[in-house]
Amino acid sequence: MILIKQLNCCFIKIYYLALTYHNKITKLNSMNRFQLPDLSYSYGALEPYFDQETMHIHHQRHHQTYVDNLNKALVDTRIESIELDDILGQVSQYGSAVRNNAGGHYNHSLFWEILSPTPKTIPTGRLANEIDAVFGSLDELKMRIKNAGLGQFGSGWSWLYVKYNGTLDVVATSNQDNPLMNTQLASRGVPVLGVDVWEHAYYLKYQNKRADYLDAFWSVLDWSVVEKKYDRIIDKLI
Ligand code: MN3
Repeated sequence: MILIKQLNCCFIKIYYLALTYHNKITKLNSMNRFQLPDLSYSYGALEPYFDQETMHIHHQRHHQTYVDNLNKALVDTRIESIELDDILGQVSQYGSAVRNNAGGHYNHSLFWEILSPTPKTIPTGRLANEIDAVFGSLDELKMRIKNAGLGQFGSGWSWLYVKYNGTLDVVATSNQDNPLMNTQLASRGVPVLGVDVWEHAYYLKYQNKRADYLDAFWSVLDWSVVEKKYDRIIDKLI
C-alpha cells in the first residue's frame, strides 16, 4: 500500500515536471514567435531622404515594440499558432492589442522591404501597364498616394494595393490598419506599397512638413520590389 502511494506520488511529480517544462517551452517559443527583421541596408543608407537617426529609432524602437507587444498579446489571448496574414484577415475577432501590433509588424516589415539606397525609380512590365490603365500615369498615381497620406488625419498609412478582383487602388488607413484586415470593408486587398505617415516616421527631419517627406519617399522607393509583389499576387489570381 505504501509502495503504491509512493509510486503514485512519483508519477504525479514526473507528470507535473513534464507539464511545467512543456508550458515553459511553449511560452518561450510563442514569446519569440515574431521577430524584428533585419534591414538589407544600413540606417544611414537612405540619406539624405530618410535620415539615419529616424531610421534607427523607427526600426530598433518602434518596430521592435510592435513585435514585442504582438508576441505578448498572442500569449495573453492564446492564439500563438496562427500566421500573421491569417491574424490580419480575421482581425475583427481580436482585441486592439492584436490589431495594432500585428498591423504594426506587418506594415513596417513591408515598408523596410520596399526601400532601397539604389532603387529602381520607374516601374515597368505588368505593374506599369496596370498603373497607366487605372490611374492614367505614374505621376497621377504618385499624386494619389501623396494626397491619401496628406489627407489621413493623425497617424496612419497610405497604400497602393491589389483588390481581390485584381485591380489596383489607393487608400489611406488609420493607426496600424491595412487593406488585409477584414475591418476594411470597402478597401480590402493585398498591399504592394505602403508609406508610413505617423509623425515618428518623419518628424526629426521634416517636422510638420509631411508633404516634403512624402515627396522624398519616391527617391528611396524600389519599384522592382513592388513589381515582384504585384506579379506574385496577379499570378495567384489568374
Ligand atoms: Mn512607423
